Amino acid sequence: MKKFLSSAVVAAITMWGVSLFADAARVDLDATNDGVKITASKVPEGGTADNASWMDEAKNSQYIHTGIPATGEWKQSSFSFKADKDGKVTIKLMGEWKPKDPANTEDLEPVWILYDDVEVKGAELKNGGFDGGFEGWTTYGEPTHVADQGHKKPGAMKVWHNSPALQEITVKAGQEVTISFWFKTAK
Ligand SMILES: [Ca+2]
Repeated sequence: MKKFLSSAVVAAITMWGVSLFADAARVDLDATNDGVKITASKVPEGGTADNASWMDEAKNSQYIHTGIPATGEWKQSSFSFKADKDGKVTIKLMGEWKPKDPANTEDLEPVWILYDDVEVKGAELKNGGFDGGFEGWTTYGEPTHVADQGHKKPGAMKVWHNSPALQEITVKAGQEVTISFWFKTAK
């Protein structure tokens, strides 16, 4: 993978709390389309959930990024948020980057993550189990539906930062929404 991040961005990633050198899953929430302010009300265990410090002041509060350490074993994580008004929020299943060599933090490679059994309490989500495909989700980049792997039932989504799976949910003002998911690193 070519260099595609400035050292300033790398420094920012390092400051997010989850080590740049560890494999990390990342589920982001983007509410900038409807200008909905979203606030994390529960942070993933052992991970982080923060508003987007790299965006301008208005959009900063309409975007949440998370980081959760991942291993080669399936495990479950969850986090919660509240919106200040009714509107749409896009869930983005992603991974992170990490340096190929800890001594050279500018040469980064993708951390691919498998997701399965995504569930949402407080809003409606379609096909969180990726059974038979990824209907209900949109993608860009080169994510893959993996038909022969999964948490309980076969069918999971292999993604990273530049190749995510996205789904828009409709949220209500003041309603706590909890997103839970199973994940592991994908080789
Ligand atoms: Ca599945």
